[in-house]
Amino acid sequence: MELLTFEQVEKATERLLETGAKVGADSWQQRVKNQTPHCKFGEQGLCCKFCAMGPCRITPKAPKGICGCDAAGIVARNYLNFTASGSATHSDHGREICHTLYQTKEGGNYQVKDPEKLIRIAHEWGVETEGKDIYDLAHEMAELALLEYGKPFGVQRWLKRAPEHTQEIWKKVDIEPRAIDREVSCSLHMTHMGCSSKAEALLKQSLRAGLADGWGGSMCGTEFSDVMFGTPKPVDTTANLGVMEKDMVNIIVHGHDPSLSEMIVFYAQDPELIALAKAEGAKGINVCGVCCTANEVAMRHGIPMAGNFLQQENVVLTGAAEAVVVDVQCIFPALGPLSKCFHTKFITTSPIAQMPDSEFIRFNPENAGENAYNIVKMAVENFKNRKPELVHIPDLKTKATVGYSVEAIKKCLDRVTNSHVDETYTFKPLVECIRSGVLRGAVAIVGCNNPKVRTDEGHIRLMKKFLENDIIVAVTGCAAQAAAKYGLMDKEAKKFCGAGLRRVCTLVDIPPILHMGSCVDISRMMILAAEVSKDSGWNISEIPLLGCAPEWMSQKAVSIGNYVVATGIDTYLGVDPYTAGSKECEEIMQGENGLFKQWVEAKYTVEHDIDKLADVMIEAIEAKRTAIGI
Ligand code: MSK
Repeated sequence: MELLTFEQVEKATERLLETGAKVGADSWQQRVKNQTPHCKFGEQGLCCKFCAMGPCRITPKAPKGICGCDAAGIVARNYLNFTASGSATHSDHGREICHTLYQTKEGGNYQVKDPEKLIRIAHEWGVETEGKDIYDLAHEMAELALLEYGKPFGVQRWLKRAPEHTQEIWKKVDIEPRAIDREVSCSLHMTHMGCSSKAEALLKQSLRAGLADGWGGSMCGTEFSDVMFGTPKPVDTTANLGVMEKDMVNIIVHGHDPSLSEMIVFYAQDPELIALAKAEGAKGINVCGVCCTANEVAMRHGIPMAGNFLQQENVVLTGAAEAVVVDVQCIFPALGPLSKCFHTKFITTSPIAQMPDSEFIRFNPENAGENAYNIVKMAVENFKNRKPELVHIPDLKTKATVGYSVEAIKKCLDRVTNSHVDETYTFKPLVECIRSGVLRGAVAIVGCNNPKVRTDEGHIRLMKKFLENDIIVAVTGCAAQAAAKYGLMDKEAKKFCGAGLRRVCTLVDIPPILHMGSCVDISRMMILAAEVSKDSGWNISEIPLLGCAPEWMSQKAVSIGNYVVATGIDTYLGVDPYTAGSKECEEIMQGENGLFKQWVEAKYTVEHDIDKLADVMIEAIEAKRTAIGI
């Protein structure tokens, strides 16, 4: 097999943009040109508009805002505000999942597909399960989970999953997240005019608000999605725009919340609707995913992944999308006007993400079945409106194996060592591979695309470099789709690995890049780090394990970065987090002996040059190995 090249993908995009030009469509490529160069104050985090005396901008001649806040205070306030938005967003996704869990019932729209996992979590939370109906238990757990968002006292229940050392750090530094909503609210309170202006305090709260996401809201989102929709297991799928089918009704699901996409996938298999599609002249119904929804439905059903963040307009530009159905987050408002240039129906479903030029069909657990049916039907009936002269689907399609939840990885490892005891599987085989040097370490590559980086180049170049160096890579979000699109999630991609990693992939029968899911599923990576720590005796910060987001762009990504760092994992960014305007903030967050390092044993590194980033990260992995004497 050969990997796809950037040139091949870019050529395909060019061709689609030609169609766009014919129908007068706008594109992100054009809008980037209109928006650059970016405002320097904004880029450096030096613009403050938290009150109406400003906006204030910091320059050498005007080193303080009207209230007297300095550059460090302004940069840190902006950073915390950014984090709070990300933490709120992921956590609210988790909250929706808990509400859906509360609505589960036998034979209903939503059911409990992994009762074992529900019972396991109930035991973890000290809830009696003996003799309880599984749906009564689901409702009880949903209520308890929802209380995590607003409980008046105590800290997040999930923190107990962390190794003791990590829990002690969180307690000592006073960053254990309390109620999830409280951490978001407290962050917004701190950034209000006339509250915190001390960078140290604001940035510490950023870690706490991040932890409320990763070890709070996101973990609720992931764990209870698994309970309702099934815990992912390895499954084969395909990726890139070529997964769209010329002769079929193409329905694109995009966003994050699987409560919507699961229903669309279900009704796309409805014999009545398939018959209708055939009557309309199509060969059938083809559901494809974009962004994290793609990850959700790929890892549970093998649904093909049409693309990641910066490919969302491309699916419409193929002229072959009958409907783009979205829920929340990462959806370009541009999709509405763009769809109007084609026959595509752009359907929004959540009051959280309402957009102009869309058809709004309110989706909730009570009407989910009926509305999903209607949406699929609407797409099917739209097939006849296609304009054949505008249809062009690029011939780009790769194979991928996805669905490596923590549970699935442990079971895969056990295939080789058969070391489980009483259905308890561990990461000991992985630890042994790292200890012996067969694997040098692991990197979690996560996050988005960003026009500041050539699309997917940050992800792919880093991944290739790590594989060559026997560093196993786990991915989520749009980084995951980048890997899949270019062919790196094909099991055959082991041929691009060093001898050690290649051997592991062969024995364990895995691809060298492990697909762990969507953005909220970075909580899976936290559980993995916690379990490796317990199975190895190394503190999390000692494990040759790094986090990386080479092309990140969203507030959620900053929240993620904060909880990954706060968990003790050094994190590398390819895009600046709007902090360059304050040396003090950069020192706290990135300094070798900065406060982040002192507090949580980990820090950020920002490096725009991808080759340098790879080198620095490989050196860091080797340094961690040396430090623990392996
Ligand atoms: S979808 S947050 S662009 S990874 Fe989760 Fe992709 Fe980033 Fe959205």
